[in-house]
Amino acid sequence: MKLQETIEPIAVKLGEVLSASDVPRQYREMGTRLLDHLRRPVRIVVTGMAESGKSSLINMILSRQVLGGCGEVPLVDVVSGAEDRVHFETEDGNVSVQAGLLVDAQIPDRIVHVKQELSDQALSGQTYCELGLSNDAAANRRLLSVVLQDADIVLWCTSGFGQMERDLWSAVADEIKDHSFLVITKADHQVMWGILSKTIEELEPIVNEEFLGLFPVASLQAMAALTTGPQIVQDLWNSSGGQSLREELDRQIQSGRAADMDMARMIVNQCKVEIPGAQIQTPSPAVNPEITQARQTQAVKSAETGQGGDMDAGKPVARIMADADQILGNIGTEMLGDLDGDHAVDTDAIMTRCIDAVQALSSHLQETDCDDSVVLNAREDAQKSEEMMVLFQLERGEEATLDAIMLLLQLRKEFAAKASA
Ligand SMILES: Nc1nc2c(ncn2[C@@H]2O[C@H](COP(=O)(O)OP(=O)(O)OP(=O)(O)O)[C@@H](O)[C@H]2O)c(=O)[nH]1
Ligand SMILES: [Mg+2]
Repeated sequence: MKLQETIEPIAVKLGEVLSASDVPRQYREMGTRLLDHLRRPVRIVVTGMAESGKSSLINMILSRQVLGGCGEVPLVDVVSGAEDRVHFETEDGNVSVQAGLLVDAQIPDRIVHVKQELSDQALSGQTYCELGLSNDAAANRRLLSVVLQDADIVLWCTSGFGQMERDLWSAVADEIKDHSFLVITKADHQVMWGILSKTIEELEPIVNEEFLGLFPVASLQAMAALTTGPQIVQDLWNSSGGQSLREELDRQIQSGRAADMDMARMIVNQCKVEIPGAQIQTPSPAVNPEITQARQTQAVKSAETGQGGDMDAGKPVARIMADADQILGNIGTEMLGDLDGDHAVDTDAIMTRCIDAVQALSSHLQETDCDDSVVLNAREDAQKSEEMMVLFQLERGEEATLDAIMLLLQLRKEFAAKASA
């Protein structure tokens, strides 16, 4: 099944959830942004100085000779369409259309933007944008700030990443840098001159700081490996560097989409709507024995007092807060212990436990119909914490997990104080 087809049922459900009137504000805002993101293609911007090999790299990624011959045009978009055709836009906003591919087209004068539509199914769910930089640093800055705004992944093509390129890149937002790669294009030239290892070594500190990774690629060789025969010439595809870059690009696209879908499921789940056929991450009692135990204790207590489904109705504030405190239990302390030491840590699993704990806390406080200010404040705190957890989950990694645990510990401290007050 294509990635876009997997996304659609979740996007539809998220849309339904968001159209309901009682969606909490924080989920509505986040959900709307997310829905927009899920519904638009992943945007990959390929940039670099003139003649740095941008068009050849895009052609290689598409496995097709599509772009070429319009070096003066700063912006070329490649998007999915009903048929292969090229739109040429002039300075005064006029657009003319030619059937076929840019590489074969007659390029009119004074073009500022080109849009290549491709009927190729392989492109569905992705768009590519070639952004050509010039020697005018101020113009480059302006172009980059506009074009990179909605970029999901950036490939910066270069032979040595000179000072002007470094300065331009240093001004780019960190969220974009986290999904960007430096590509040493025309790597075959550097191999021939015996300087590729030196270039890589020199760029390593910058790449470590400012990019997700570095890929030397000989695009023309890679293209030859893909297109000369009925089958890929595997050795050449591999040694050209094309295969590594393509695989990493696919991984990034998949993992970005997976993170968006997890987030969409979580919002749908929070808003208590089920997605048919899609697996929703519900707070799992099995994952979190503390929560199960707290819920069982509550069930026993409510059975004893003869109270049914609306377990906390009419409960005194101290009881509600004590139960809330029990839900949080000593989970944060336990998880900090998990992060200590040399052993490998499954930060995603810990993050899930944190989220489960805060969700259980929030549901517990929602279920009470108590309008005492202590409970109302606690409810608000729990909701805010849920929001924070969502952001931490998006960030992922050890630091975000540590933040999530610290938030739980802080909550626990506050609830314990309120319970004993
Ligand atoms: N040897 C070699 N030449 C390459 C490679 N990639 C591109 N070239 C050549 O470098 C020149 C520029 O390549 P393009 O892909 O057009 O570069 P570009 O950055 O799109 O250029 P502009 O759009 O004009 O700024 C062309 O002559 C390509 O054939 C490569 O991997 N190896
Ligand atoms: Mg080009």
